[in-house]
Amino acid sequence: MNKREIANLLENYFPDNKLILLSNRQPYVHKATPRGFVCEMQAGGVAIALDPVMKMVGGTWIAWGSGNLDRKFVDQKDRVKVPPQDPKYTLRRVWLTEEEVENYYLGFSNRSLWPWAHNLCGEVVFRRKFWNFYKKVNQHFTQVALDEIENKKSVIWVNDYQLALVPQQLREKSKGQMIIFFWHIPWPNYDVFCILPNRKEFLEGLLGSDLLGFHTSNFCQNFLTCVEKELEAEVDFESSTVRFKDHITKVEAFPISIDFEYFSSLAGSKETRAMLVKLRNRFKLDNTILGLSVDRLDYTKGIPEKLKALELFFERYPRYQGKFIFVQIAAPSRTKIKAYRELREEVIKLVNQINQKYEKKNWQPLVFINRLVDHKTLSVYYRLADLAIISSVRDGMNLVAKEFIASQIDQKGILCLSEFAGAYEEMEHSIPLNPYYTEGFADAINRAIELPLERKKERIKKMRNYIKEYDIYKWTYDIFRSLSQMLIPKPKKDFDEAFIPK
Ligand code: GDG
Repeated sequence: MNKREIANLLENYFPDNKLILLSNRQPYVHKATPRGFVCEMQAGGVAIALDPVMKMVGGTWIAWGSGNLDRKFVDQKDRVKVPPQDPKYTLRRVWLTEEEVENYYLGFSNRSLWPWAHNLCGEVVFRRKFWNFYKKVNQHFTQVALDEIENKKSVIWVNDYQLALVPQQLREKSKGQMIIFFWHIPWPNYDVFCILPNRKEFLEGLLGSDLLGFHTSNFCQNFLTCVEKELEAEVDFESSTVRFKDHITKVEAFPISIDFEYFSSLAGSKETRAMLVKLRNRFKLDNTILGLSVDRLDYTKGIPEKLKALELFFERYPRYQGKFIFVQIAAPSRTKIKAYRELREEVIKLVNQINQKYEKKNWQPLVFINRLVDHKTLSVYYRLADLAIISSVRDGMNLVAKEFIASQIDQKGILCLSEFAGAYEEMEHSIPLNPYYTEGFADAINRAIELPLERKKERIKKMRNYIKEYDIYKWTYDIFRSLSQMLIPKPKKDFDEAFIPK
């Protein structure tokens, strides 16, 4: 996607508008480490996906200042220019108290909404205190956004499930702003939706936006059905719009993507090539196949399910014992939540168990890297892997699938992808897997490995071409284009004509 086209679109339709982006997670964190202070990006799809967008468009990104040195690097208005080495936009940090983090973030966001949206009802915890803090912190973000707007016309782009009430709060306090909301995780079906105690208020919060984006049309349909059944709103499935209290929200699918050129050229860089040799030697890859997974250590990513499938794979296909190594990179995530600590223990136990069972002289089947790995190293693994496994039990999109494909410049690898990841809708040339069905999963790994090289090349080439076209810039363009279409004057009375079709 040509970045100039996005700039033109913005200049034509939103010439005097300031772009304000909100998310819970910030793109850059300042923190103290034993090596001194660092400013780093964390593992997490939203920040990683939106940073290139903000670098291109400019504006202000409002997010929680979660790093232990974040306060030291901001000005009096809590702002800092980022990225630090080549500033392109402003990061405005929002401060949260310990009690707010406990209840809004670890509580309602990550113990209520996260498992709820991923259909994992057994993990869900609802507490009134979580909800009250959620509302309070959303209000706090809204206030900071209003402060940034300074009564100017703005496009406000709110991100993800932690900030669902912000669109409505903003609309009540400031008229005439264009509000986009992007929901980055799955939206559950109506039966699961109904377990959310404050579900009406929650929906009303989101319906404050003008444009509401999800990754897939399935999530859009789920959302529209929930609104239709829950609120006294006019829902038009054909135009995918909702009229609620005289405000119209367009609901649309925009499958998120990655910066293809960045990942592709990083994989081909001199530095990557030098590191490739080292890793090749370390894993003795001349006669060994390398399997790879990169995940936040999260129970939605299906890591134990994958390990069990790998155990069965070695049992069913013993010819791969001594010939296949699997590397699991698992960046620590939400470690203050018990379910995440328990998951880590379960994963370590399984890895040890499988390694003990199959280990031979000079060969260990599984390598578990439980830390945040820098992007350059990640790129080397992506390029080197013969097989990437994405085994999410449920996932909004899954960017790792796309990063792996973009980094496969030698076009020799293959992607095994869960049918329950949003990415599955687009990656039709991957090998599908069902993480709940261990035998089928083990067979899918075998099928992927045994696919002739020519067939692998054909598949990966098609997927590379697709992601090259539908990259993160095309995603951004599509969102702004959809928003711009709403600016075309529309007849007030006739709801059916309210939106100009694409
Ligand atoms: C949500 C949705 C949706 C991982 N480990 C390391 C590392 N990562 C990076 C990956 C990738 C990102 O983190 C993870 O992306 P996912 O898409 O798997 O996402 P979630 O964090 O669950 O994000 C998801 C996404 O939002 C975007 O809408 O796709 O469905 O759940 O970029 O590369 N990065 C580094 N070291 C690591 O060890 N540097």
